[in-house]
Amino acid sequence: MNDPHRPVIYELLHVEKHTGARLGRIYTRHGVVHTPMFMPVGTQAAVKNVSPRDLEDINSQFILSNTYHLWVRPGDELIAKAGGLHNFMQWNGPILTDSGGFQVWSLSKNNKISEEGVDFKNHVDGSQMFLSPEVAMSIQNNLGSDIMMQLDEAIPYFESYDYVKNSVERTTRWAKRAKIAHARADDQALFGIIQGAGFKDLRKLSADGLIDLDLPGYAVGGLSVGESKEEMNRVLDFTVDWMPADKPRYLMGVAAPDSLIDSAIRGIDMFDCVLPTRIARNGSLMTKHGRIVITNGKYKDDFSLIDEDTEDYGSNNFTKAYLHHLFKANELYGQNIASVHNLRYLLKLMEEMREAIYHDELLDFRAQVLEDYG
Ligand code: PRF
Repeated sequence: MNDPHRPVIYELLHVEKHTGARLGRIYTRHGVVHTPMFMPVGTQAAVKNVSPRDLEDINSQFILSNTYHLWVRPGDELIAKAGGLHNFMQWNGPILTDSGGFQVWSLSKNNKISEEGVDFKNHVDGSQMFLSPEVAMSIQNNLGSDIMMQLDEAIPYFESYDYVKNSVERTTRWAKRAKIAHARADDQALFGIIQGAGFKDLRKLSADGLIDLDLPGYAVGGLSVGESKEEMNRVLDFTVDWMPADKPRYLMGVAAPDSLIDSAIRGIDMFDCVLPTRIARNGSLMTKHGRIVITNGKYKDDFSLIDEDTEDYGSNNFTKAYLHHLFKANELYGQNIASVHNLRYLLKLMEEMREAIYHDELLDFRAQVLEDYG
């Protein structure tokens, strides 16, 4: 499926019989991907401790990178000069870039938000910067990502109704400005981000305003930010129903195995999160039987393979005792083994989930994963 004017096309293949889970494909300028899918995060044009060749080996279909970080360093113009982000980092699969909205709030200091955009001091050299919907688009146009996110305001979950309403309305106005500022609509897809915290009518207001803009895809933002899992599911239950069925649906910042399944059940197609690579750096491994911490003394002389169920190179070649030693001795190779392992664990979970959707057995699959993972 190729259309010179549509950079991203979603094809729905099957809806699971007992749930709302969707098996589908997304066609991009850098290849076709199968959904539901998980995207490893490469914040600064690298997935931490993982090479593009590793990513290919473990069947990663997509990666995510960050507007905010690449703008601060090395600068989007330098990346444009390198031929765009794909060329710069030598990843030839599709790339999604987040807009910077979320990172400005979590990383920078002295944020000041106005109708125009966000004023802040960056976290690298403290210099004053200004991010607006237009600036976020111009940076992402320079990066050349396949999917770009609109600048949104990522708010704490438990803000007042009035604050959230104002914020949602502004985020919708920002989406309009982003669409107007988009210079490469033929080869980069702009996604809108539905906000509204836990307020049903504000989520609806947000969804309606963004859907009016007829964007090529939509994300649900502002979840997995400290609210309970039940609360996230409650919001997804109504929000996903309003999202267009012929476009990809992306839940931002989620990677817990049970949440991936529960959100896919509600009709989500795309996920990302730093969790697998972040916890890997502390020696936490995601396995079929739950998380293990490889630095634990009990692994000192455990000569069983790291994980027989997850077929990445490290897990099937090295022993737990070896990886334990690498972490204890601060040998950096250990971080590669653990990071690749956790990513493969999640990518495999998604592969199995797609298989379960195809066979209309997703609820059985969910029960099995929850029982095993604990
Ligand atoms: N907005 C943006 N990026 C995000 C989020 C959001 O709400 C989240 C929330 N889980 C993660 N990443 N722009």
